[in-house]
Amino acid sequence: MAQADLTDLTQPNPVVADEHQLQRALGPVSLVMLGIGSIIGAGIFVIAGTAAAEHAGPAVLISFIIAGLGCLFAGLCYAEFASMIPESGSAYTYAYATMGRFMAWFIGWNMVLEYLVSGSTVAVGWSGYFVSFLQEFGYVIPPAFTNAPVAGSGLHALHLTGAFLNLPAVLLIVFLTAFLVVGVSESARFNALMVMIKTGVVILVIIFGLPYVHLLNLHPFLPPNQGTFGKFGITGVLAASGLIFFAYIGFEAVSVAAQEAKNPRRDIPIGILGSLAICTLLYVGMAIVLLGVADWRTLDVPNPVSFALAKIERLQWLIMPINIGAMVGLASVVFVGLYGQSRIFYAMARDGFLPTMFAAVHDRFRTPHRGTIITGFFAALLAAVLPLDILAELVSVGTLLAFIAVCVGIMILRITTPRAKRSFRTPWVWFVAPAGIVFCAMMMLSLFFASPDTTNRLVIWTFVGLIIYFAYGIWHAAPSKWKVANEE
Ligand code: ALA
Repeated sequence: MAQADLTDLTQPNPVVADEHQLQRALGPVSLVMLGIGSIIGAGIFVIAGTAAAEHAGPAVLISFIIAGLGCLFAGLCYAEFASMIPESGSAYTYAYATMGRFMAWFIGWNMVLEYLVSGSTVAVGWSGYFVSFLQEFGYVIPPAFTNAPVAGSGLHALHLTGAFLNLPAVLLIVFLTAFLVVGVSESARFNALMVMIKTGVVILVIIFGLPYVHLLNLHPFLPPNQGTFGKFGITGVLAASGLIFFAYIGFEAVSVAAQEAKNPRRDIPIGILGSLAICTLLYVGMAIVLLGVADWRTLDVPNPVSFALAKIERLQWLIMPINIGAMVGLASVVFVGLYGQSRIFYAMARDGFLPTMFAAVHDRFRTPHRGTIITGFFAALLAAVLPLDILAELVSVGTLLAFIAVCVGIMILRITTPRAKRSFRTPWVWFVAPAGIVFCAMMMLSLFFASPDTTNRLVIWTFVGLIIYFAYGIWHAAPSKWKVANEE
């Protein structure tokens, strides 16, 4: 029987050969928790309301299903990759193994949007909840310290706001970065606590909200289109699916943890598909309650869930737990975003795309401490000063690109190495992978159509990435060391 291992794990890492390796501390439950920690956040607690009120009406339920299906197809491909290449880096590492150096950089660079920038974005959302939470108790932080100094919905509309920085968002990132530096086991325990709180709140909302659902609120289920793309009707459902996609982002963060999983080939697929399945069920339940207890036209508010349930006299006691659950939920998304980004930088530095300090592992904590601190620094900087609405849509577009790359990559591997050992095989791969590409491309296009500025921003982001690649990466990157053996 030939050696079944697909990746050359026996070779010392050229960059960190004399460093400690990351600690294998995560089992299947921790990995499912990591996925849920990363998934449930601003998407369901904030964006779902806007998507219903502005784009789809009650038919946002269909948008949830479209986005969920796209994620399921991509998730199945992620799971097969993770079972073959149990290494840090997720889609970046998979792209390097299958599509070469340039595509690896391109995908890795887009994943900065998926993790670091989304961490900053959600931290700013968290800050909003935190500030209003404190206000309920009579504590007011001056607005100059809770807002970004710059604002504006497009490059042409940038202006100064008079504020200094968003201090709560910065403090949250500093606090979470410190946790991540100290150790992955501690971080996993902390994450599990956050996940239990926010999942508990979601379950409470579903159980206590369902009896108050009025089917009349779901009429008309598909409000007619108002003449522009994305304003209700079928195109509204599509545009809403592009927005709702944000709510599902995060299950793939499980694959980032492959090098810290005890049994990655078995447990990473469990973590990806398990967290996706649990969150999809919770989302559908939560969306039915949200749309069923309030008029969808009123839901375009920063806190749609507590706003909707506040209308029910007998559920007033639930408002405070919902707000706490939302804050905890958003914090855990930021947490996994920072975690994922530091591991992707680790993998990219290991391959020579970035300076070696990103791959250095701390002697005692066994975490990539320098990369984690640098990640935290940039995330805090973005959250402190930038008008994040400019970058927020890029988070989804960058992630969709990574998903498409993974769906393409898995088909390439099926052709180039059909007999390689796969401890998880994507079922009906020749249907699932193309369907993943179609669904993700459809959501990307709907984002571009609904907000043309997104295209320009993606071009600028790609341009900056190319400059870094040609100034550094191309001169330093080693060939991919993932040799996928074509043997069972
Ligand atoms: N899925 C994450 C959220 O909803 C990014 O906040």
